Amino acid sequence: MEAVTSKNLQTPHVIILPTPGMGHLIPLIELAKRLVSHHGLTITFTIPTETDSPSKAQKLVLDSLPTSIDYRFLSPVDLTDLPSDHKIETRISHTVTRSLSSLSDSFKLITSTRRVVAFVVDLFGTDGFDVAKEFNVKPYIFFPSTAMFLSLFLHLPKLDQDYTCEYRDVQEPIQLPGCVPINGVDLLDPAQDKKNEAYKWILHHAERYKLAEGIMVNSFNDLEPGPINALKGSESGNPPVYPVGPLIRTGDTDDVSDPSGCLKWLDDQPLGSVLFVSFGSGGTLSSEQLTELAMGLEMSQQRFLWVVRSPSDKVANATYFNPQSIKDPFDFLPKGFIERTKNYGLVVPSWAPQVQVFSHVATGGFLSHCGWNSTLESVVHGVPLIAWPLFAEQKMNALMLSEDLQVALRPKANEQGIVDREEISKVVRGLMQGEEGKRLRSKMRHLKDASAVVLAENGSSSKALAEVANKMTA
Ligand code: UPG
Repeated sequence: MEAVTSKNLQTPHVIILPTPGMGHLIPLIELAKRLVSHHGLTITFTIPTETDSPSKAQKLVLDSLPTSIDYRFLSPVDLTDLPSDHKIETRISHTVTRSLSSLSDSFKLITSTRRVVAFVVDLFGTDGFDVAKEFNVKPYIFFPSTAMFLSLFLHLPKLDQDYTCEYRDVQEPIQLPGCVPINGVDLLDPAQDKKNEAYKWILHHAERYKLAEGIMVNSFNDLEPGPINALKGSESGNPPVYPVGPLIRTGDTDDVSDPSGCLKWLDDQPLGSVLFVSFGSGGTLSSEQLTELAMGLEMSQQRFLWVVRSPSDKVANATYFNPQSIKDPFDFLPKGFIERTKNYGLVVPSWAPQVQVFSHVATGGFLSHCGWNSTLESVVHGVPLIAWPLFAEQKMNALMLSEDLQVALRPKANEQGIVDREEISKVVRGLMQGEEGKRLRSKMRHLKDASAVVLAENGSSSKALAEVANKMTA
């Protein structure tokens, strides 16, 4: 147990609970680093888990934490009783509720040696608030996605009352204050079936958002002026919203793990010539779609770096809880593909040092599932996208990127729901070679510049985070 020192008892300490998923852990770590380096706080991560040992991807990011940030895994939970067809939001939420007694033990331990001033959870962690309350610690939310998605969460209880049918059957687009209108079918995955337990969970969390002292959102004014202004306006009953983004990992660490040698490969490619293809930490394609993507990349004759995973014909997020493919993903590629494309393409299995890939001058485009961390990484490095949403809120993100911000091209699926090789080749060439690609690139450059300004000393996101830190320590 940690010693009770007067320094520990004076320094304000924050407990953070990341819910399962690299897309949640990574930005929360960036938030923690900033709270430590800019605002003098100390941090402990309490990590719910269902396994005895962390995944390879988790280990990579946790091993790079500065010593001022501590972490402990909560006792592993048993989820074997969940129905086999449950959705990820259900699994995530059960992992948290079944970790509460272990979280309470951790609070007891940490509060005995530390002055704990705040408890921060991400979008699915609101059940942890009950433990924080027991210990008299103020709860906050860090929302690791867009302000538009946050707006949907905050309006969900009302939308649920207004529309008794499924959202996909609503005739007119759903209009959230300050946001592009969204068709019901484009709302996040768990809102597509109100009878499914996953919908009940998101509604449950949405209703608890008002218990937070404040909500930090990983976005910034220039990226989402409409939704952010609406959220900061006089919305009745909502906690204050603080746009603190873009909080992303930086590529400046020396010990980069690059077992596939993709950074070295990039060194040999011309400036801005490579399309990076990756579906985040959890995205998977069907076998047929994987083949079409391979053939489309080959037809395009453009340079590419592709993080490939074994296909899943059941769900699009098969590796969400552990990004490592179990089978060799190369076995699923079309015969001879690697050989035929070896002069202009590199395929790496399961995981790549993504931020370093973006930081490399050879990277000029990004075919992405539109997970928000990946999107922000693309924005900060000024790289335009091909938007290929798979699950969660990614269709909403794709809509915003292609129609509102106009920094992404959106390939069209055929009647069977497959994006075929001709379409893939067309959009890839359009982004990497065409006039449209140039327009997108120039818009992205403006956003890149703006993203640096908001995080500078007097930038809007720095000020917003300072406001939260002051509130936490007051
Ligand atoms: N990453 C790597 N190497 C890889 C793949 C991913 O470093 O080979 C990193 C990537 O740089 C990013 C993170 O992993 O920082 C992935 O995050 P994200 O792009 O947001 O995707 P998901 O992991 O799919 O994120 C989940 C949801 C997504 C949501 C996000 C934040 O799927 O829809 O926007 O969480 O809530």
